[in-house]
Amino acid sequence: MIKNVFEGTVAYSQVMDENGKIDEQLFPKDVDDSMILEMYKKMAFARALDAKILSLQRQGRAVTYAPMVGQEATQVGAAMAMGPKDFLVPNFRQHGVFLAMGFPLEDIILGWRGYEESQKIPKDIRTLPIAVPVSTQMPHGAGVAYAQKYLKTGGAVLAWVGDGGTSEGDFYEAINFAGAKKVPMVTIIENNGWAISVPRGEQTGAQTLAQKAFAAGISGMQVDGNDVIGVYKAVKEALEAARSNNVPCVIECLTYRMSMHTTADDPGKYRLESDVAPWLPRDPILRVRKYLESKGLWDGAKEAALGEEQLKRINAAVEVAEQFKPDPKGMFDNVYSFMPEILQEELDAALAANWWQQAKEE
Ligand SMILES: Cc1ncc(C[n+]2csc(CCOP(=O)(O)OP(=O)(O)O)c2C)c(N)n1
Ligand SMILES: [Mg+2]
Repeated sequence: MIKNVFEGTVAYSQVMDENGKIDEQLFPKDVDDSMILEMYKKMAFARALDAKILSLQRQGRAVTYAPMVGQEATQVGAAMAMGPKDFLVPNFRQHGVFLAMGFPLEDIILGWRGYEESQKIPKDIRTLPIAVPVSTQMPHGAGVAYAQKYLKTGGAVLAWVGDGGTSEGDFYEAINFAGAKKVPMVTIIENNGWAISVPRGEQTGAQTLAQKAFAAGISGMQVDGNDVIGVYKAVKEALEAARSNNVPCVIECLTYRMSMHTTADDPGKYRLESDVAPWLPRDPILRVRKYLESKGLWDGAKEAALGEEQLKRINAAVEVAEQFKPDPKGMFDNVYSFMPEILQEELDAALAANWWQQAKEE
């Protein structure tokens, strides 16, 4: 006897298409034109900041940078779906999420200038610090979600991972834990098509990344990651289910890394312009602009004024970040929860030699 014991399907959803046309049946009830305008401004701000930090790095005023241009809808849509008690567990490319959450602009810039002080997170911004080792944030996400459930905070976790990150053991361990313990963790897979030079197709034999959730006993879905309303809707519903019923889930957002992996990378070595070309008309900002223009809510003059105002804010934050002077003693803080003897000896030796006074003077 043979019978089918598991069936799984991955649904793909899109609310606003490339031309700014809305699927009325899917349109979320809590979204109106003023919110779409807000989404547009937040995405434009993320893009302006992205261009600025890239340019700072090219001038030697930032140490490195991981651009997020093209991925604004995934980041802003998901951030706007978060509730006040939800916690973000990011990797390293979520400055668009940080911005939309109200993370201080100068601290985002400070981070790309290489200062760990950028990760002293204000109490009202509910996020873990960035995690560069790929997927190591995922077990932390499952742990924070477990704590949310255990402490009955009423909040959920938005755990973030790249397409490449889903090939790591940490990803599977985290979603397995989420499924087994039924913790309120919504996992965003920001599928931007690349893990540095490795295209999505070479990372796994799985047809979708969302279906990886099934092995953990949780649901998985795909959404057009360049559709800010679609992402908002999917994440909002998933977070609500997580908060109210401890239902974890995985949402694969299909987007594209339009730029380089980081400023240390040259995508010209491994991908063709013809790979990128199909994604140009799918731009997440362009489609919202088309929608707003069709409704008479946006025009060239408004665009120019917005660009000017946002650049002013960014330039002011750059100025603040560039004036920052670190306290070298800070490197001894937060390494351990207590000060080990060996570190204390180094601190004493440095104090005796007065070397950070010298470092400060330099
Ligand atoms: C454990 C680990 N292995 C390798 C690296 C080097 N590395 C940094 S980012 C990256 C690719 C990540 O791809 P993805 O998860 O798709 O995220 P994306 O960079 O596309 O946002 C790699 C291999 C690392 N940081 N950590
Ligand atoms: Mg990727």
